[in-house]
Amino acid sequence: MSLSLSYHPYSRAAGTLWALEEAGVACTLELVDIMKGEQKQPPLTGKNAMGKIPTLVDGDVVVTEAAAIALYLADRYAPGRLAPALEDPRRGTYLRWSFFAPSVIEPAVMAKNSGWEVKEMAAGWGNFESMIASAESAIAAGPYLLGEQFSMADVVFGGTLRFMMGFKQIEPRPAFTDYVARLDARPAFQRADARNLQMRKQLGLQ
Ligand SMILES: N[C@@H](CCC(=O)N[C@@H](CS)C(=O)NCC(=O)O)C(=O)O
Repeated sequence: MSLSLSYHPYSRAAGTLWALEEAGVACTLELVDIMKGEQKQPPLTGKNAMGKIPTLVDGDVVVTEAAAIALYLADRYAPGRLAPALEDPRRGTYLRWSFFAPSVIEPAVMAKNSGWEVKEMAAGWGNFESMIASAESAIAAGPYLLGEQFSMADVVFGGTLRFMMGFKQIEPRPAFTDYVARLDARPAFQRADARNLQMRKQLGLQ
């Protein structure tokens, strides 16, 4: 079965590369030059009408949404290792924080930056301060979201925290920086990081 990932090193697909490295799955990278607008044209729009990356193709299956791709890879290629089994009670925590990243952290940051006036009761992301407090509570016990076991939820949630701190969208509280430092030390992260860096250099973006 061959996998391909529509990718650009300055995109969420860079994080998907980390997910692939953790899962230990070989995948062809198909460069989509988002600076030139290639994401809004075929062949990508034939796979993802949103015209966005990352987009993963695994045989006949197309998966979009960075978090969904990561969870898919864990279930399909590293069950029990990167994803708790269906009957494992830790699966609730695993899913909880995996969904929290794109559905609460990302929009809460966007809402704050853009000055959106929304009814907090109706906004799924609540407010920025409660998002930060919840995120901190998730890793308070540590070292990972599931305690001693690293999982794909750390790639999704930790990757979002890393990105947001990198762009100074979230303050670098010690709990966040210590957690992200643990993730950065992982060999799979370092392999992905080196590949992303190499791709940036190749594209003259570094
Ligand atoms: N909800 C999507 C968002 C994907 C997304 O916005 N990707 C950006 C790059 S990080 C993109 O493709 N932007 C190009 C565009 O929208 O034209 C996900 O979580 O994967």
